Amino acid sequence: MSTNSELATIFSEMAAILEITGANRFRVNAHTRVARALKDLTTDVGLLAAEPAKLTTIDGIGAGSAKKIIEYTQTGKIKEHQEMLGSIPNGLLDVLNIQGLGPKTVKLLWEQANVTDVKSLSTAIDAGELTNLPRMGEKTIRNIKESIEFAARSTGRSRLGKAMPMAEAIAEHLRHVEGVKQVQYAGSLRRGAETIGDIDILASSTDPKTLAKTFQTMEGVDKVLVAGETKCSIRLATGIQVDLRIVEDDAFGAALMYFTGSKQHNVAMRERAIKRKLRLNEYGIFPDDGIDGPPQKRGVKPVAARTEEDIFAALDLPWIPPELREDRGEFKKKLPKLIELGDIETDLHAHTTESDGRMSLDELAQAAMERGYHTIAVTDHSKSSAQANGLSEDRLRRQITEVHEANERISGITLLAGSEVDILSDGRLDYDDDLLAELDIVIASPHVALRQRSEKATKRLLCAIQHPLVHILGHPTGRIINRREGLSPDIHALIEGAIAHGTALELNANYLRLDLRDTHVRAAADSGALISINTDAHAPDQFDQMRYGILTARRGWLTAKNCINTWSKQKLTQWLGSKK
Ligand code: DGT
Ligand code: CA
Ligand code: CA
Ligand code: ZN
Repeated sequence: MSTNSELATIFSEMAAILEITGANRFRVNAHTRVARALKDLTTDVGLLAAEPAKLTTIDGIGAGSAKKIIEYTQTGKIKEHQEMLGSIPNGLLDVLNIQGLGPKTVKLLWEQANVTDVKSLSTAIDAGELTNLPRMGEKTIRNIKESIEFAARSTGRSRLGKAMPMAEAIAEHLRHVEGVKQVQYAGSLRRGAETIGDIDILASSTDPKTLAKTFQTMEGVDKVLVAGETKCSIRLATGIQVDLRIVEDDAFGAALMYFTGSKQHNVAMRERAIKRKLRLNEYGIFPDDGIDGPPQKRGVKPVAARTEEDIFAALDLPWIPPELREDRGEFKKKLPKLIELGDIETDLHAHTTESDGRMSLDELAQAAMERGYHTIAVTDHSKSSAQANGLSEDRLRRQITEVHEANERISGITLLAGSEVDILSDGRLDYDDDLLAELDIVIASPHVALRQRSEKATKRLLCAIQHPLVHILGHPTGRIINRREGLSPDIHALIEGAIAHGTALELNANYLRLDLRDTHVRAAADSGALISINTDAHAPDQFDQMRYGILTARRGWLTAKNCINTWSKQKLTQWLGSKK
């Protein structure tokens, strides 16, 4: 579906821009019709574009639109669309994306109230400038205001892989400031959540003033929001907010625990403290003296405050890994030993220049070797993924030979000849069994028809899971975080199927995907299904995204033994062979 939906969005945008700029009705409608046709289309338009005559047989797509579709599949954009985008203010499409605002209203707002983006719309509302416009009742204006607030809440979250490197760079920068003792990021980032509302950093120092000043004047700071003695808040030019809290060094553990959260976890911890006649806050855990108000202010000495371990111990708990702190059953005397990055011995999903990757076979082998892996799988796209230059049968046969030759030539790592074969919308695979049987490893993934109804998606994915030659179900839902919801199959049915057929479910570690997500991994781990954590690397540095897969796996309570990427070469080879 990816190409279909991308193109559908482009055609809807063109229709909207045409309407906003006052083009005639027919042109607007023609573009709307194409968008709808593309949305309803169950085959990938990239495939049809190879035969232009087929495109125009689709209801709603004329010769002109067909040309634009082909232009997109060949160049990744449509010139006319780009020109249209240039004909309206940059922020106007964001206004259009606000729930309840159609092109007609946006046109009106632009022409008669000088609204050019969401910000100027908010300002106009607050200044009461919209009340004089036609069709703008009090209720309509209130609805628009609410929608703006909702949009701000839901799009304001950054993906894990964007926030993490920033937080690490800031923490590292602060560590070198004179007087600094400890620096650590906390919040949802430390818990490894898939999206991050803001970055929380905690520090202790003998010279808090200098630390605060350094933080506010760092490179990349766009705006200082709060400039207090113990709390500073800034917004980076990238739009991410960062909170810094400067705390006492001997209560660092208590603060770290508090600001790591989650809120629900903190609430449960405080209740646990109360049951033991203790009081827990961000300064420590204190004996309950029955007097109201913060105990530290009355000079009450904490039972524990310096480290998280000390505080957990005071509540008869082992140190709980941050990824588990969601109040999802983590308050136990004994927790499973969670998987770690160091347990990973192989990456089983990667692409070369043969399809849409940016590394040669040798570069891929080199990158995997640098990470100390014993095995690396070459899994380029199959023929249906035309937009990703998927391999025809002949090309795949040649590649299998090449990979096996490279395996002879390169020492120190085993290369597996594999494929990321498309699961077609009806559950069939993109290659015949004869060809699949020639491969060392088969990943089957959905790339098209990602808006299927749940039952249909479940059946489709089960077909792949049950296929005797499929080893791994790749990125099972096809979601893209913050962008595309993807399929919503019955995860429990998939897990059952995977166990019955000895198929592994992928946890795609690319931070745009993290698919399976944490809760799905938890269900799989609880049932004992096999999980394969892979980066789906298209370039050498992307192998490093394994860390995001590990964080997500840990949030799903995964142990090393259930993850096939931790297995020895012998055990992995045996398992791969047993599928044939
Ligand atoms: P985020 O930023 O939305 O991704 O999520 P968090 O978990 O980082 O939340 P944030 O930044 O608002 O606060 C950081 C941590 O501080 C949070 O996980 C728990 C703690 N915290 C903040 N406010 C409260 C509160 O009102 N009650 C409790 N119990 N803890 C709080
Ligand atoms: Ca946060
Ligand atoms: Ca915060
Ligand atoms: Zn892939």
